[in-house]
Amino acid sequence: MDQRLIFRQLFDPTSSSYTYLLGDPVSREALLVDPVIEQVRRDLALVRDLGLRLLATLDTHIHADHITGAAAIRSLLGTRVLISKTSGAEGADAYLTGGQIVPFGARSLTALATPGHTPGCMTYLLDERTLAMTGDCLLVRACGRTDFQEGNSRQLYHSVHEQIFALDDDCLLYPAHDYRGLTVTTVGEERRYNPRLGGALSESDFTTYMDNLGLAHPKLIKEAVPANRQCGASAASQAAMKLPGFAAAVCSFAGIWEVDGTWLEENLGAVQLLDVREPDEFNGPLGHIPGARLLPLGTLAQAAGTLDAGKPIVTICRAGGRSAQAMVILNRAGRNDVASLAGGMLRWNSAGLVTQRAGA
Ligand SMILES: N[C@@H](CCC(=O)N[C@@H](CS)C(=O)NCC(=O)O)C(=O)O
Ligand SMILES: [Fe+2]
Repeated sequence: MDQRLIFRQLFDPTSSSYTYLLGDPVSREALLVDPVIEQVRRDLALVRDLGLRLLATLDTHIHADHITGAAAIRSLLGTRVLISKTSGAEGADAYLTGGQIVPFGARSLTALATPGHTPGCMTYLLDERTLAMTGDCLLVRACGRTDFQEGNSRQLYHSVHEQIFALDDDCLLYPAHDYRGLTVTTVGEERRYNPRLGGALSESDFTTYMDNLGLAHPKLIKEAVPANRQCGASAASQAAMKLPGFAAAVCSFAGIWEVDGTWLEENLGAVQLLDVREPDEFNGPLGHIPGARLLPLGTLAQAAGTLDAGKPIVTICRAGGRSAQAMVILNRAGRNDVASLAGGMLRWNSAGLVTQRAGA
C-alpha cells in the first residue's frame, strides 16, 4: 500500500455498505467517502485516533438503502458536503461535475461521472490512478441494480466500459457495497471475470441480465431516498444517529462512551459514580472519587437493577479498562446513559483532581 496515503475501509453490517477514509499523512487532511449515519460516531473516533482533520464528505450517489452521515458530520465538525450535481440532492456545500478535483493535503480525488445505477453516480479516482471508489457502479463481480432511482442499464454499461475499464488493469477498485464480504477488486479482474460486464459480453447481454435481476427493493428505500436528497439533514437522520447518553460523552473507535476527568469534576452532582474496582483498590493509594459507590465488576450484572434509573452513570476503575467493560455490561442491562471515565483513577490522580483516601 502507498505509504503516502492513509486509507481505511469501514463496514456497516446492517446495509452491507463500505465507507472510505483517505488521509494525507503529512498535512493530516482527510476525506470520507459514503459515511453511514449509524456509524458516524465510530468513523469520527477513527479520524480522531489517527490525528486527521476531515475536510469534506463525498457521497458517490443518493443511496437507497441507508441514510448518509454527511449532514450529521458537517454539524459536528463543520466539514463540507460534496455530491454530484446530477444527483439532484439539495443542501450540499458544492456540487461536483465529471473531471472535478477534490484535494486533501498533497493528495486528491478526481470525480468521474459514472451514471447508470442512478443518474448522479460518481466514481472517485485517486490522483495517481491506482485506486478508485466505484460506488454502486461496479461492485466485486457484480454491479449496481438499475431498476429504480431512474437507473439505466445502457448508461451503466457505457460508464463501466468507458470510465472504469479505461483505467489500468492493476488499479484497485473499492465498491460501496458487498453482500458476501468481498472487499476489493481490480480493473483487470473485472474486465475479465465480471459475470455481467466482463469478457466478451455485449451491451445487450448486459441489459438482458439487468432486466431479469428480480431483486426486492431495499427495505429502507422510503426513508433513505428522501433523507439523502437533503444529504441526510432530516429528522429521520437525527433519529438514526446514535446519540450519547449525555452530551459530554465521546465515543471511542472501540465503541466505548467516555468522559474526561475535568468534565466529571465539574459535573459530579449530575451523575452517579460507580467504581468497579476491588475494595482494596478503592481504599488503596489511588483513592476514589468522593461520592463514588463501590460495586466490583464481577458483581455488577446482578446489582444493575439497584442503580438510580434517573441519573446517568459514570463507571470508574484504575486505568479505564474495567470501567469500559462495565459500560458494556450496563448497556446489556438496558442502560444507555453510561460513560466510562477515560484513563481511570490513574489519569484522575495525575490531573490532581479531588480524591478521597481511606483514613483521610
Ligand atoms: N437487501 C438489500 C438490497 C440492497 C440493494 O438493492 N442494493 C443496491 C444498491 S443501493 C444494489 O444495487 N444491489 C445490487 C445487488 O444486490 O446485486 C436491502 O434491503 O437493503
Ligand atoms: Fe445505491
